Amino acid sequence: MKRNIIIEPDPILRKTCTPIEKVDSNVRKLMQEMLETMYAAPGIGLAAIQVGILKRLVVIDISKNKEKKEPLFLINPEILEKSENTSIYEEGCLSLPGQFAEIERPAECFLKYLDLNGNQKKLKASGLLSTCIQHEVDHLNGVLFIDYLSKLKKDMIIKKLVKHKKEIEKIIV
Ligand code: GNR
Ligand code: NI
Repeated sequence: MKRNIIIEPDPILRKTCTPIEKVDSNVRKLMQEMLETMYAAPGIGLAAIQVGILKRLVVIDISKNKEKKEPLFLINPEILEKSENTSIYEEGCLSLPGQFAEIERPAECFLKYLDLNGNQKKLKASGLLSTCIQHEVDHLNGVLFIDYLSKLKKDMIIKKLVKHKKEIEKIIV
């Protein structure tokens, strides 16, 4: 089942998510639904908070090839180390439709997480994957990429999104 993605501004997106205590079939089912929602959007990452569930769950797939999907399921991801060197990517966010900005972040990160079987895993990420992981872990802590922009740019984007949400309301009501 595809889920609805929450659009900024919404107080839910500013909450802090809580860790998963047990990786069970409910968690696995939810993550499959998150993956379906992400592919349909389409996007390369999705945190559970974006579909209104305040748990530390992330799905990612940065593969370009639509035939060969390479989903990554991150449960309770924790970044242990970040590199000194940085990289800049143009970021988008499914909760900020139509909005993009260049964001500088540590180029590499090293993280631990639980996989779908509840096994501890470690991963060293670089390039777009590293940026995407950091973007998703930010979501788990109520942080959006616009928080790294000047107040002026951030306010402009929020203003556009308020307008966008009012347009959507008109269509639905
Ligand atoms: O689809 C997405 N693209 C993207 C591009 C650059 C950096 C991060 C991302 S994640 C984003 C999907 C999303 O909102 N994940 O939370
Ligand atoms: Ni996002």
